[in-house]
Amino acid sequence: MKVLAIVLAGGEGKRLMPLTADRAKPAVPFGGIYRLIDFVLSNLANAHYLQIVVLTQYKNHSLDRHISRTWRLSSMLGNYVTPVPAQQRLGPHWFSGSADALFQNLNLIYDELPDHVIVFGADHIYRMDPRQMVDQHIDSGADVTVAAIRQPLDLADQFGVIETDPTGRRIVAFREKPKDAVGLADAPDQIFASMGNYVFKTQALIEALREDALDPSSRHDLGGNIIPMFVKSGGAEVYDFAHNVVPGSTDRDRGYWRDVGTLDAYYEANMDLISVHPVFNLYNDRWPIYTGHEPLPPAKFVHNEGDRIGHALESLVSPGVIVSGGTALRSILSPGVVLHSHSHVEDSVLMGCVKVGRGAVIRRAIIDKNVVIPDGARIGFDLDYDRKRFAVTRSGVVVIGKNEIIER
Ligand code: ADQ
Repeated sequence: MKVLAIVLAGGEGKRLMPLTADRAKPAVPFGGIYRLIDFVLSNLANAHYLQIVVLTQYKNHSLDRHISRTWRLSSMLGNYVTPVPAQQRLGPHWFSGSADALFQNLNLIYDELPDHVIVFGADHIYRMDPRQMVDQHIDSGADVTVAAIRQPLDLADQFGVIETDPTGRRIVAFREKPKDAVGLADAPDQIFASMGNYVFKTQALIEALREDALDPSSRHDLGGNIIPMFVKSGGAEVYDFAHNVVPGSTDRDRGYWRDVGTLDAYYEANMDLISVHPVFNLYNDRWPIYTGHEPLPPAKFVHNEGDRIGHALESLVSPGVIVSGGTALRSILSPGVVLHSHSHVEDSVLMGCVKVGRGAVIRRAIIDKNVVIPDGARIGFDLDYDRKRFAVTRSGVVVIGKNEIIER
């Protein structure tokens, strides 16, 4: 059975601004050494789906660089992860929606002639063995199988909401981001949400994309247009993510899935990594999350001026970090971060090469790459002041964009 995987990585990620000011959402760094796209690619690679096309679009430079440096599979065995940027082949406009992105790249499907096509999003933090979903898809004979997970009812307008027949398998309604969703019969405060991961019969996908391309009223969106077409024809089934068992997973991290579409969700998902018993376990070597970064020396903790010991507690500390007389608490320090003497960082995510000056204090912040925090600066203490100079999320996390210049 031949399977081609297509990863949709063209999302703009407006709600993650300023982190997406000059990078595509799937290229946003996560958990110190990863990028968001590493999670879906690791799930596919661990399942031995090794013919992978990544459709990129918006500000794709760092994403392309990350994929071509990190995700080089052995082409000798016909394996590949290929980034394919948006083209302007079929008219003057770029992709208008995820279905249009697929339509414009149908040639990639014709080249491979797979029996089934996996189409997965690139914006989520999770472990999943996609073979179990593909097996169900093949057994049921469905035209499309949509992965789904229970989510709180009040988030319904961020997801494709699925209703099934009494067997719980056949999809009878699929509404993209409805404002008036109702809860499930057995859990009125929950909905069944599409994870944006699909498996299609190749021929059924091709026909649906062609039909959709001819419809001038369509937004050419997989969730908004294509999946409802399959629901209408009776060929759409649901795959319940709760049944997915990943080798090496624990009771605690089984079923973990985070849509990191907003800055608060992104912050919380990072914080999920740092507790003593993290909800998402990075240490599962039977289902590793692959990534790549510069060859850097090990992290280093040093005294400074003999009066303060540099240390980090309940934190993730990446290679190349130097904690020189500063302290980090419940934080993520990405490669190349430097904390100078008497600085203190807590409940924060510091991305690559952030420098924290002498005596600076930082609380509940996300600080993007290369930002230099001046000596004595205070961030996250006076939110009214911080709001004047930076983005501050609804829950009060201060977010400082790449290359921003900070005054004390
Ligand atoms: P959204 O994430 O809001 O909802 P969308 O913006 O289309 O939908 O993004 C889906 C995926 O496609 C993302 O990985 C994005 O990066 C990518 N993408 C979007 N447009 C693209 C394009 N033109 N080219 C390439 N890639 C593109 C979707 C589903 C919902 C589901 C949620 C789950 O539509 O039904 O509930 O995902 O998070």
